[in-house]
This record gives sequence, structure tokens and C-alpha cells, in this order.
Amino acid sequence: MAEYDLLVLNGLVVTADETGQFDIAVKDGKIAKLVPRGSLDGITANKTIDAEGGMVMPGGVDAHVHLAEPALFGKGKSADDYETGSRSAIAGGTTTLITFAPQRKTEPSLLAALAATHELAKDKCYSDYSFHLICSNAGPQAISEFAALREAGISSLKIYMTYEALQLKDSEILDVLFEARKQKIVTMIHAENGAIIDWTIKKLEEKKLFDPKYHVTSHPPVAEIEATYRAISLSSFIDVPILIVHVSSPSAAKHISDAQKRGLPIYAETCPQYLFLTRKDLDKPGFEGAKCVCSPPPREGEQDHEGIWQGLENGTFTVLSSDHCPFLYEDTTVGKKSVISAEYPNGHFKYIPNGCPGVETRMSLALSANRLKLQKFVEVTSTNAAKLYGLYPRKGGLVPGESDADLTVWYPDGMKEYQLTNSMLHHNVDHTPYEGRTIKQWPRYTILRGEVVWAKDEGGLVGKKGYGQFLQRDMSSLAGSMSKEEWNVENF
Ligand code: DUC
Ligand code: ZN
Ligand code: ZN
Repeated sequence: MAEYDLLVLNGLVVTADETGQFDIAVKDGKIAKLVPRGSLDGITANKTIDAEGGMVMPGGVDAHVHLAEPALFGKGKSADDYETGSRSAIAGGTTTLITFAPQRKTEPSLLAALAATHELAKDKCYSDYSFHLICSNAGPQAISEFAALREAGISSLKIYMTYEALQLKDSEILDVLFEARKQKIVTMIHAENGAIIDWTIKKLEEKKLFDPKYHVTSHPPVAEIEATYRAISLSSFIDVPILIVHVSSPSAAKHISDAQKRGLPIYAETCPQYLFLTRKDLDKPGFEGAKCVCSPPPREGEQDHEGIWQGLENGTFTVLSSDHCPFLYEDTTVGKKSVISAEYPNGHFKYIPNGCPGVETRMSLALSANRLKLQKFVEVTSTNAAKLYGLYPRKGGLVPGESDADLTVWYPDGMKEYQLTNSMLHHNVDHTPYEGRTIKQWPRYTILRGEVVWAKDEGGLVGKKGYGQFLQRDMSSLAGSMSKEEWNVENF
């Protein structure tokens, strides 16, 4: 009988902590050995992958993915369910997804939302997965359920400062943060000022400006900057960690890094759309720009991109997630084109389903850009999300005896450049905002708990629907994220 299930030999192994020529042995779905190249010569295994010349990294962890959600951000229906979204993930080198379990405003319970989302994901996933609860009704029942959520393996929530269907008042945000502190839950915050956005939309409507490009105008940087500062202020009042999601504006990022310098447990996420798209992508002939409508919107240009890259390099951003929020473009009932009518022949920006696909392209785009040191790339695309959301070291690392054998094996250097097209992708979406971009890297193999689930040149998608498991999560293990002291109103 072979000693190991799988050997991955001769690769350049890159984790968040080290880079080196290491060989990997896998047994029972776990990393069993991570040893200097050559140390496993003569060892037997059921399968061996020769990664000569290529990089081997922990599988990607994408902690911001919308699948099978109802219309929450205006109109539209998610184009991807758990099957198509998770297969797209593994084809792009991501082995763990954290998606959202949305509570509707009319629904008092978070546990009911969790149960409903479990049903949507059960037996459907190609990747491992967990959920963040979206809390849009922060009433007494929801708050009283935080402890039960922790028991159920959920250690993070998302809340919104905008969108009628989701927005919480500041007092409700404080209620959430206060209980999150007690239960050691990380709160993710969509930080845009809903009132500024609604007011600006009215001004544009008065001028009969409806084209997709006005989506950018209607979400000005000030809406994000103000809400980011307010979210930081509320979090520091309660002394509890938050993560500001999908940060697009370097000025908002400045508030975040200032808070971090003051020692506050403020974390932040950015996404490929803020590194690769600009407002020009929404200003295309006809309705084409609708493909890039997401919130916050892509910003002006190079300078903003540069600011966001720097935030990744210097640690202002803890994670680079996709915010995969997929809608069909051509579909005229639930897709982007559902907003085209006789009255609005180019659609009306405020109704365009809000979001872009990107779960499959996140890692390749970022790696191909060659902007981040390799260990930093692993940190922001895998390890930090695992730590922040209570999955480390099971996910996000290659710790012998502890980590699942989730690996992304890249092609050797010198792989030829090619153009990204939607036809290469495995989501259920009829477009990618990155059509025609040059890509220099793509995962050659994706391995989940020791099983090869993606082999680009040997069958492509070889994983099985339903192999993906739900992950019970613990509290965040990022240093300094949880306060030990009692909160006392008399201290203020
Ligand atoms: N927020 C998200 O997190 N995703 C899509 C749209 C939005 O506003
Ligand atoms: Zn959001
Ligand atoms: Zn999102």
C-alpha cells in the first residue's frame, strides 16, 4: 500500500510565511509533510504531481461571494447558484468560498436565513464553503440569535449603510456591534452613505441622465468616505473589530490606515474591480457599460488603482476578495437588460442589477499583474481571509498535520500570455468585465482536501459536485482583533 495519497514535488512553495523549494505529502486530505525538495525521493503515493518550475500555494479563500441570492441590491436574480459558482471558483484556484446568507427586512430571524441558505448549498458545491449572515433586520430576535450563530459555526455578519432593503440606522449598527463584541463576531460593513446616493440620483433624474455611466456619478467618493469614517467611529466606540468591504476609494483607505495606526481593529477588503476597472468601463456605447455596474463603482483611473495596490502592499487591506455578484447581461427579465424599456432605451442606471462576476478571475488577474510580492499575494488571497474569519490553520496555510490539503499549482514561468474570454470561464454568466485582458497565469491544478478538482490540461473540471463541505468557523485569529475588557457606558 502506498504511504501517501498524493505527492506534489519540485514546486516553488509559497505561503504567507515562507517561499522555498519544498515537496508536499498528503494523507487523508491533510498536509502530512512539507519538506525540502528531494526529501520524499523513493516515497510511494497513489498519485504524484510534478510541479517543476511552477508555484504551489495554499488554495484561494474568497470571502466575499454572492450565490443564489434574491434581489437585494435593486432588481435582478443571481445568475450563479452554489453549483455553478463553486465550480467557477475551483477552476480559478479558489478552494474555499464564504458566501452570504441574507436575512430579509421582513424576517426577524437570522437562524431561519441560515437554514434556508444551507438548503441552497447542500450537496451542490465543488468547493468548501461557509456563510456570513447578512443582518438587515437587527431587531431583538436577530440580536438574541448571535450566540446560536456562533454555535452553528458562523463568526461573521455583514451589514449595510445603504440600500432600502438592507440599510441599518446608526443605532441599529451599534446594537449589532455591541452584541458582536460579546459573541466575538466580526462585522463586515458595506460603507456607503445611502442618503447621499439617493439625493444624487434625484439630481441626475431631474436632468434626465439615465445612462449606465451615471451609476458612477450617483455613488460619489464622498458617500464612501463619509460612511467609512462613520463605520470606524462606531466600531471604535464599541471597541470591536470590523471589516470594511469592497473599498474602492484611496481616500476611504486613508481613513482606514489612520485608524489602524491608532491601534484600532479595523480591517478592510478590496476587489479586482478597483484594481482593473475605471469609470470609463461604464461609459461605453449603448448599454454595454452596464456590465461593470457594481457598488461602490470603479473609480477614475490609474491613480486610484495605484492607491489601492499600495493599500494591498502596505497591509491597509487585509483581503482581496472577488465580490462575485453575478447577473446575466442579455436577460431581459432578471438580468442587466431588464432595465431597458421604451421609456429608457439605454436603461436607467439606478435599476441596473448591481454586481460583477469575478470568482474565477480574481487570483489570475492579481497574479498576472505582478504587482504584489508572492507571499503578500498568498496572504491577501488566502491566508488572511482564513485567519480573519476563523478558518486558519485548516484553510489558508500548509501546516503539516493541521491544514487541509488545499493547493493551487501554477504553471511554470514562461507560460504564454493569452486573452481572457468569457468562454473559458465556468460560471453561469454571459460576460466577464475582463474580456480580452492579457493573462499570464492560470491554475494548472486545484486540489481540495487532497483531491485534484481542476486539471487544466487533463480534463479541466474533474471535481465532483457535492464534494465541497460546509466549514464550521471559529472566532477570528487575527492578532488584536478581540477586546478582552468589559464595555462600560460609564467610561465615556
Ligand atoms: N454590495 C455587495 O457586497 N455586492 C454587490 C452589490 C453591493 O452593493
Ligand atoms: Zn456590499
Ligand atoms: Zn458583495
